[in-house]
Amino acid sequence: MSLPQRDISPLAGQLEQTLSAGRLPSEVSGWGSQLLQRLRQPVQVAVAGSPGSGKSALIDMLLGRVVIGRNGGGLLVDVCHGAQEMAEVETAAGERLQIPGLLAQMELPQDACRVRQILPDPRLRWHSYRELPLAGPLAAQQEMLQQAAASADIILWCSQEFAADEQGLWAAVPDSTKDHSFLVLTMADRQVMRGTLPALIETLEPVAAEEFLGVYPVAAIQGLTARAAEAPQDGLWRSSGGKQLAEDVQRQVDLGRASDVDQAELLIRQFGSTLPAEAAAPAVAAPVTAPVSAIAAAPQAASLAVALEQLQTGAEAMLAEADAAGGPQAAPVLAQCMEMIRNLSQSLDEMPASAAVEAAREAAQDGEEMLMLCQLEQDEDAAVDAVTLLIQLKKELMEEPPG
Ligand SMILES: Nc1nc2c(ncn2[C@@H]2O[C@H](COP(=O)(O)OP(=O)(O)OP(=O)(O)O)[C@@H](O)[C@H]2O)c(=O)[nH]1
Ligand SMILES: [Mg+2]
Repeated sequence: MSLPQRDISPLAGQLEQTLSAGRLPSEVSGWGSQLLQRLRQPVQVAVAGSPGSGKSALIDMLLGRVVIGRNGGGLLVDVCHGAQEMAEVETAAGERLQIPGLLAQMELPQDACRVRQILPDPRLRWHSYRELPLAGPLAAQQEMLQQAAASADIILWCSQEFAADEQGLWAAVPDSTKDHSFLVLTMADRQVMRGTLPALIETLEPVAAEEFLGVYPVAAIQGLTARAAEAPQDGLWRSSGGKQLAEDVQRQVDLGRASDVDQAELLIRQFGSTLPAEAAAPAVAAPVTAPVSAIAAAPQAASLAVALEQLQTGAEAMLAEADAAGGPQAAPVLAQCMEMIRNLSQSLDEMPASAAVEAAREAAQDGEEMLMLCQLEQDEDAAVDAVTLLIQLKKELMEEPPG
């Protein structure tokens, strides 16, 4: 996906202008400010787990080089974008030191308690990493995890077996975070050697299906070796499990960004002046005209094109209505979203069977199920989620039109 490469600062600037000009009604200004904050900072990927669970090795693998190494064990480490390769170190005495180079190679003060490693790696503009060690009394670990869940967009939970005590800790994480998190079975090479990996995955898969996006066995040392080699070793990168994890994390980063961009565009279109040209072109203008007419060229698909158009225009109309009614009314917005998605399902049911139609039906059905969940909440957030979901669904179907 090309989205991460896209410069979204004009869009953020436009949203900021809309906010500071006081154009957003009070009911949505909180949403707008949060959105602006998210657009202005990289997606945060937290790598959490107990001491020695393989967090640093995993981050180094994802970065493709030894940045943390074995240094800074037990410390909270952020890896972020910046011009110079250096670390900012906080000590227990309250000092802040700047040390040039990489954490893996530097001597840390004995009372270091927090490190911010800065790297001129352009990928870190879009997502940063945080190593989050979970140790000490259970209550302290729970507290740290709650805080992490509040600030992180994605959590990679590192564990060799995700035993009952860890499952208990994870259970308290909000579902909204679980929906963007991965269970990483670290040091998978050792499990492979012992022949215990298949049974472990089989045991954990039902838990992971409920609690995470999935279970990912990863041999980080091998993964890093594959990436750091002079000639890239694709086979080893794949078999280490690193490739799959890296791609799926990237996908989550992209999806999160796409959803924020969609919401910002909706707000600006509704309440701001004009969209910045670059933002409007790829994400909004193009799909509405070109692919719809392409689908409509096939007569049996005409009703689908209409349904897809309705998803977009309906979503925008809902925001307008919400504004006129003096604030978003969750119940009517949700009911309308539900009706639109049912219309879409109906159009798909009327189309001749094909793999693409079947995939679209499944997507619509998933959407319907998620909307049911949104309805349980019946608040402003749920209404926003529902509208975002419709737009996302429309985009997905536009990218791979059925029929
Ligand atoms: N065989 C094998 N060893 C690994 C792997 N990942 C990490 N290790 C080793 O396990 C030990 C702990 O790994 P770290 O990455 O430092 O673990 P951590 O969770 O960052 O540890 P703390 O920061 O001290 O909590 C190190 O000796 C690593 O070399 C792996 O995939 N395979
Ligand atoms: Mg570590």
